[in-house]
Amino acid sequence: MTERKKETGLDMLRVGGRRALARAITLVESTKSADREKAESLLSGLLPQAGKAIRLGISGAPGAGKSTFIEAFGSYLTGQGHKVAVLAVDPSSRRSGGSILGDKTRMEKLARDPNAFIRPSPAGTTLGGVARRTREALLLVEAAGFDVVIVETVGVGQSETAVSEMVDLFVLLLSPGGGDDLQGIKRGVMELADLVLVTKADGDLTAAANRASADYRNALRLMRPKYPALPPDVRKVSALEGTGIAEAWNFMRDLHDKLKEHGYLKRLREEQARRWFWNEMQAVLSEEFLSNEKLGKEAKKLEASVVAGKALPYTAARALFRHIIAA
Ligand SMILES: Nc1nc2c(ncn2[C@@H]2O[C@H](COP(=O)(O)OP(=O)(O)O)[C@@H](O)[C@H]2O)c(=O)[nH]1
Ligand SMILES: [Mg+2]
Repeated sequence: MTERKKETGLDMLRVGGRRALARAITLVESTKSADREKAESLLSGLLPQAGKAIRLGISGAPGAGKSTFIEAFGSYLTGQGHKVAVLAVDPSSRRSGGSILGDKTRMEKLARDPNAFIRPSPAGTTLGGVARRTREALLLVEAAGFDVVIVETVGVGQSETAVSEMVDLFVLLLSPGGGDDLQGIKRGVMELADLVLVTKADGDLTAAANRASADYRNALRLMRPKYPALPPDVRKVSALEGTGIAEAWNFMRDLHDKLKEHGYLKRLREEQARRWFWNEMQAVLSEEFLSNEKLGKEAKKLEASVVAGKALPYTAARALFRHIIAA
């Protein structure tokens, strides 16, 4: 019985195409508890089918050229026979109504490509909420047979860290003279990168792209690499002219192969799963407790005394915990 149910979930995704996949992601994003139960059973059944894609994080400041690059890169990949899914982690999109959707004009070709799937960030959620659901959406697109998954994030705030914790390779896009000169980029974000792509390396921007590329290369040399034997690289691309796209992909694929060979990839994904579990544990605990009316009220009271400067946050948290175990 359960075996059949699992098969149905997989069949639905495999046969149902992008429509069925979109519906499954909507189910996963739903906050209704009945939907959550269905989502959980669907995801659990699909888990053995997931994990087979190359998971790429693509980040960069607004205007860096992410959408234009993903359009060119994604189309190149589907041309090579890959199936490409693009998911967004952008907590700010709850205001703009979905950054990727607003961007669909820049990803028109990819959006129409039957071998591509584009999904904006779930609306109305915090970064934590977006990251939770995006991780699950990632499993769904993998089970549906997409072999390259791109998780896009806007290069502001903490979303880079969240994304780096769910992908195999983190790619940072920087535009030449786009204001994100060396001083402007947070060192921590540079350190996450397995590959830096200097975008818009064409026309009038060619010289600036060359300079930026040399600067970033030097900057990376001064940082501690994630994998000493496999240091990050800097490459130039022009999505407009289609140059550097194949080279960027070759670098990513080769690095992915090497990470696999050296056992780094296995360890990385294990570590990510471990963190994901503990993040869920914290989220589930607070959701469960705060959905209890009495505890919710107590939490509000304690929160108010913290806000008023009357209680230390730690002390208030401990006090709430005592209520929880007494409940
Ligand atoms: N010259 C040139 N301009 C580009 C290229 N890629 C993007 N742009 C321009 O840079 C701007 C921002 O691009 P967009 O893809 O929307 O950036 P995003 O905000 O990071 O998604 C747009 O005006 C694009 O036309 C490129 O390869 N060459
Ligand atoms: Mg964009």
